[in-house]
Amino acid sequence: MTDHSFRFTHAITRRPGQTITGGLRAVDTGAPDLARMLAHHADYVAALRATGATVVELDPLDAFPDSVFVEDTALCLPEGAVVMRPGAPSRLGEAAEMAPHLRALYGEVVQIGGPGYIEGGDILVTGHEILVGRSARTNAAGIGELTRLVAPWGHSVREVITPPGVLHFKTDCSLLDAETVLATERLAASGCFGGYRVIPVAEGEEAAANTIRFNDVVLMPAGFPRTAERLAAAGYELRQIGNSECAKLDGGMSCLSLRFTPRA
Ligand code: CIR
Repeated sequence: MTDHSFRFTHAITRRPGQTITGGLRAVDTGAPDLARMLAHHADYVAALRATGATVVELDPLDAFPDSVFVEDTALCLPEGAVVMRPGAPSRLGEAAEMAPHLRALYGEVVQIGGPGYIEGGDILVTGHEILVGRSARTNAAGIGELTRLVAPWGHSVREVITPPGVLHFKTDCSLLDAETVLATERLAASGCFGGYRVIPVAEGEEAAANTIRFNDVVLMPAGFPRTAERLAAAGYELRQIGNSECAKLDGGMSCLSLRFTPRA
């Protein structure tokens, strides 16, 4: 028995390229260092592969500075993949770049056609539903179109709200297992996780909320010892990965991969 929300046979990643310094960011805290980001990225890919998964590593896409953050281009479900329509104009073309790679692996690939927009970072797939946070990148029309596209596959979508000033819904939360989430206090306080077990990140460690459960491990950003302690105490096996450079572009563990088990 596998659980589609955290057990996967495949992942897709894309190496960052020279233009990464032009990536979007809410606050400029300095240019990301490409060499250091590449080293962190290699550690991340190795951690995914160590679980036994096949990782398809795509080449840098210099026309799109943020294209290392592949999560925003698609939603991958067991039945098929949905190509997103990113709300950031500079990222719109990234989705079309991802589509052929998904078609090579999946029997069914559908697409958000618009006019709404939606990014993968706002989507949390849990054991029994898909939560989508409305944000500056994801609007009601995009969520509505996603809802219609995944209904024939038996998935239900629940619209929730990404806290104001937060980039994506999953900037502030992650799935740890089918019914457990890691979340910031500010997001948990919105009440969107009724029925789930919530493990709060430690105070002052809000940037630790974006992790991924991938097979038997939880990949989390390095540098958040009190949250790491909580997760270890709850029984999760942790891999801590450097994230200093992606963090300068508001990116984290989930943004760096698409995780899925394709159906032919
Ligand atoms: C952006 O602003 O779109 C990128 N600099 C960061 C995207 C992070 N992606 C994610 O959280 N899924």
